[in-house]
Order: sequence, then structure tokens, then C-alpha cells
Amino acid sequence: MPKSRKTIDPAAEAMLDKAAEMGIATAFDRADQMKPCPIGSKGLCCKNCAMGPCRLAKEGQVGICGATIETVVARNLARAIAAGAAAHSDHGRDMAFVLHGAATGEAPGYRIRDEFKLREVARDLGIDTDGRTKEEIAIEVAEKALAEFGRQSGQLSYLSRAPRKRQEIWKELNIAPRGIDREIVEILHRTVVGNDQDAEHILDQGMRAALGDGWGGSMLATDLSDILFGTPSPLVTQVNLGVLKDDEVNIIIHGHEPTLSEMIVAAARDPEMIEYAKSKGANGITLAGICCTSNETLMRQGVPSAGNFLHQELAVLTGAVEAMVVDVQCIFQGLQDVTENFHTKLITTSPKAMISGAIHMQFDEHHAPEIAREIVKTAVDNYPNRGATYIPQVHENMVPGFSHEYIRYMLGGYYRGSLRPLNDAIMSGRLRGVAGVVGCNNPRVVQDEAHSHIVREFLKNDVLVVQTGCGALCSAKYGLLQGEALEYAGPGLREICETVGIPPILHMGSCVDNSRILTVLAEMATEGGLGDDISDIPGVGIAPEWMSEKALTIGTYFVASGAYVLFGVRSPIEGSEAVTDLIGRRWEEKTGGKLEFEPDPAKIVQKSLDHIDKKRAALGLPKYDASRFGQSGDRRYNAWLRAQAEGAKVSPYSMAGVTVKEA
Ligand code: XCC
Ligand code: SF4
Repeated sequence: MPKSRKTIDPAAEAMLDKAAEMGIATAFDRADQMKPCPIGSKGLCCKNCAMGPCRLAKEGQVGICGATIETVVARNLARAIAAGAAAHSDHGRDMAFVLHGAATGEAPGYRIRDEFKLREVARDLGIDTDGRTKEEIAIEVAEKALAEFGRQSGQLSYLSRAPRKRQEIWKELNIAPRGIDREIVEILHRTVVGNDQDAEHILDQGMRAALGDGWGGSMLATDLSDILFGTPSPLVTQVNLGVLKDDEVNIIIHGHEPTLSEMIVAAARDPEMIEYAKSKGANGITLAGICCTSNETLMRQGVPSAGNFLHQELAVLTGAVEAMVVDVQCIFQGLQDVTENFHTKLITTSPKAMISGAIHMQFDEHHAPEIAREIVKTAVDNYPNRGATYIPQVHENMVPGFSHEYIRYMLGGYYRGSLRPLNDAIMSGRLRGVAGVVGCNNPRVVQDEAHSHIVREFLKNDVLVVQTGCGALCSAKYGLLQGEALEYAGPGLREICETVGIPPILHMGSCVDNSRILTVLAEMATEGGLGDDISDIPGVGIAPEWMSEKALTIGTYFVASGAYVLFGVRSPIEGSEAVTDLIGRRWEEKTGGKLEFEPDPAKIVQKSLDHIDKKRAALGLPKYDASRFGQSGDRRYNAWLRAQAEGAKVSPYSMAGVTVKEA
């Protein structure tokens, strides 16, 4: 059968064949049928008032109000940034409520798991910790966190975590965010008809709101989740549809928030519940995640992942899913139609997200364990209704769990944890640079193709890769989040990874955990040797298959923090050369970072490497030379790699019988 060219994932391929056989439509088919609107896709459609909508399809055209193409394109981008910031930051707010409940005892089932982190966060929020219980501190941390959302003046507390020089740039540009909510509201205000009509001024506010998310709402979401559920450290788990089990109750948790899903993990592991599943004829209960609920639970609990964004409907198509439990964000309404063809129950749980036709079992942190048990029981009760199943036997091992705390620890140990060895490796040229490869799947492009091309090229070129979100799950599916991936790494990168004992790609968490990458960049900049600001670091940020507004927000806060960010797929601002120039050349003048849209993955790689080399040169570092490192001492390992490539399945430590050929 010819490849469909919709995905490079064999599990997805198999499920798409099954969908076609059964006549069930998925997002892949809908993308074929729905051509993107040629005007809207370039940012040229304004529907901000009832004099329009105005479609500015011709050069020089203006709206009824006189708005120019430049203004309309900038307003549309700013509104997308506001929406993305709202989503991630509102998630952070809910974490603060749960932490508060955990500390007061009003949210039974939750507790403070990482007291060390609690104290660290308290310090950064200016809270006194001396002689106080962890509950007392947690209550004040939660209150202070909630106050950050409504702060009317001044600036967010966490901005002080950024390099000093960066903080000054924000102040100078007047984009240091005040309250998280305030900056989002101000974008909506500025973009109503007849208000802010200067593209650069509008998008300055875009940066401000995005920074409020990155260094505010998202960073709080990460920190408070770590306090409540534990700061991640590496563990082994599995990914892809093959993690579902033919003889067990399968429950999928999908969306973004760890609050309910953590309780579902506990309920599904409860021996009584497992006994109950056995009474229904199942051999046990399997829990698997999708999207960022998956990233949250796999990083901390080792819950396997059924896959990334475009796997959601495919998981249901296995016929083996008793319940698809969803919370917020990235949930296809199309799931409802797909589940109707099977026994699968679609269960919505957030007071913020309902789907017509689905069962709604609303989450409430005050009764979380009971609600989670009820949900798991509903799934178990559904097991006898299962019909024929088809689970593709495709899965891979992965090692996620690289919080910035863990990275610091693994590089320097418990007493002298620091990023020094990372900076040194870049300075010596063993590492050419670093890249964050993050973001979604998008059915407008072949699933996972751009992601995996780009990360493999980076590995080959000695670029250390950090990942979050669906991008991380993509690499995991192809076995790249484990030591074996070193076979793709260049000699310098391999040397570093072997010395430290890490895979060449570090999975740092969910999409709100992009804030962990900000923290790493800030620490690299202050550690010394790589300049004194994030914009000096030889690094890039990429979202090869983005689709969500949240991705635009993330990209924007990285740019405003000094990074070069490239997005794949297509440009939502294509309609305006002026705005394209503004977020590229002009933003680079202002922030040292720039945002570009580049659909060709090969060009993304080339531009990234050029940028990394340019930053190396600016720092006066030696020119990257691929042949300089990795030749000493590991002949045995090289021989093993060659044997692997030829199909031999032997461990590098049992190479006695293999002839060591000089490369
Ligand atoms: Fe959603 Fe976070 Fe994108 Fe994946 S990566 S499709 S936003 S789940 Ni955030
Ligand atoms: Fe048209 Fe202006 Fe109204 Fe937009 S705000 S719809 S450009 S009249």
C-alpha cells in the first residue's frame, strides 16, 4: 500500500487505514476537505466590528474604518497572542487555587510534595519562610501567585529571575508586564475598532502580554505543579498507541492540567479498583495520556503516553478505549463523532470545557479523589461493552523528566549543581549550541515529519536539543528520548551525553514548562562565558508543526526574551510585509530576538545553524568543527555504533568479538 503522506508514524498509518475502512473521518481527512481560507490564513481578514468583516485582499486596500493591512495583520496576531496567554496563564491560576486548598485542607487528596521547591518559590515571591510551616508558606505563596494575575502596576515578581540586562531592556521598551490578566485585557482593549492603530505599538503590547505568560502565568503553572505533584526527574516509560492493552480497561487522559489527572492516576492504581476491573473480566487498568496532560503525568508518574495531538482520534479508533477523559485545550470536538462509532465514553471534566453529546463529570478540587474514582469506575463498567479491537503494536521506550533542577543537579551534583559544564561544552565547541524544538502537530503538514527531520539534523550537528509538548512526544515515538538516540549524535554531543549520562534530547515537560527553558537560558546567561544575556547564547527555538495560538504566545515570549524563533507550516502574517519585517528585523533591533515563519524544515535547520554560528562568532568562541572532538577513547563505542547500524544487537560493553575498525 502506498504511504498516505499524512504521517510518518506507522501506528498512525495503521489507524488511518482502519478509519478509511470504517468510513470514519478524522482531522487528517477534514484537513484535506477544508482548504484554508486564502485571506484569513494571511492575517488579512478583520471582523472586529459590524461595519466589516473587511477582507483586505488587494495591496493598499483599507477597511471601512480605514484600517490598513499592516494594522489588521498586527491586530490579528496580537489577539492570537492574548488568547494563547490567557489559556496557559489561566491554567496557572487554577494551580494556585489547588495549592491554596491543599494547604488549608479544603482540597483533600492534594498535598505539598516538594517542600524544597515551595521554599525556593516563596523566596522568589518575596515571602518570609523562617520558622513557618510548609502549609503557612504555601497559603501565602498561593495568595501571592493569585495576586500576580491582578497586579495593576509595577511588574511581575518572576521578572527578577531574568538576566539583569534583559530586565533593563524590558523596562526601556516599556514591555515589562504588570498583572498577567491586565496585559491580556489591554490587548483586547487596544484591538477593538478605532483604538490602537500603529502596528509596532500593538505588537509591543503583544510582547508584553506574552512575557506575562512566559515569566508569569506559565512559570507559576510549572512551579506550583512541581510543589503539588513533585519536581520531575528522569524515569522510563513508553509511548505510542501500542501502550494500550487488549485485555485491560484502557483510560486515556487528554488535555493539559495535572490536577484531576493526578487523582485519576491514583484511582487507577488503587488495588480495590483493579480488583473491580477484574470482576468485569479485565486483567487490570491501563492509563495513557495524550497531549500535555500526558506530559504532566509521564514526567512525574511515568504514566505511558498514547501519543501526541493528532493521535487523539486514532486512539479511539482502536476500539480499546473505555473512556477518553479530557480537561482543557487541544481537544477535538471531532472526538465526539469518532467515539459514537465505538463503546468509548467521552468524558469532559473542566467547568471551562464542555462538548455537546459528551458525558460531563465536573472536576472540583474539593472532592477530587471521589470524582476521579467515579470516572475510573465509569470506564471499568464500560469494559464489557467493548467490541472488536485493533491496537497497532507500536511503542517505544522514553526517558523524560528533565526539569531545570534536575539538569543543574546532573551537571554539577547535589552540592554544586550548576550549568557550568553546559556552558563550558558550548565554549569549547563540543556543543555547537542549543535548540528548543517544541509545539504541536498540524494536519496541514505530514505528522511528525518536520519535527523529526529537524531534531535529527540538530543532533548530527552537535546541537543539544530540549523539548516540550507534542514535539517531545514526537521524538519519543521514534526512540529519540533515550540513550540509543546517541547513534544520531555528532561526536562532540555524544561525548558530552556519555560523560553526563543523558540522552541527546531532553524532555522538559508540557507546554507551560517552556518556562523551564526560560529558566535554563537565564541561568546559562548568568553563569558566565556566554555573554550576559539570553540574546548572546548560541541557541534557537523552533515550532516546526505549530497550530495553536498558544504556540504564538510561547514564540513571542522567547523572542522578547532575546531568542531567535522559527515557526514552520505557514505564516499567519504573510499578508503584510511590514509586519513580517517588524517581528523580524525590527524586533531584533529592540530585543535581540526575532520571529520568523519558514515552512521548509531544511531551511529552518540551515537558518538555525547559521544563527548559532553567528552567535558563537560574536562571543569570540572557536568556530564549530565537527571533526575536532569525539575521536579519543571511544573507538570501542564507535565500533559498536557501526555494528548497530549493520543490524547487530549487542551491548557496547560486550564488544570483545567485534573487530574495531578505524573510521
Ligand atoms: Fe496542544 Fe500542549 Fe500544541 Fe500539543 S503542543 S497540540 S498546544 S498539547 Ni502545546
Ligand atoms: Fe473593517 Fe475596521 Fe471593522 Fe475591522 S474594525 S471590520 S477593518 S471596519
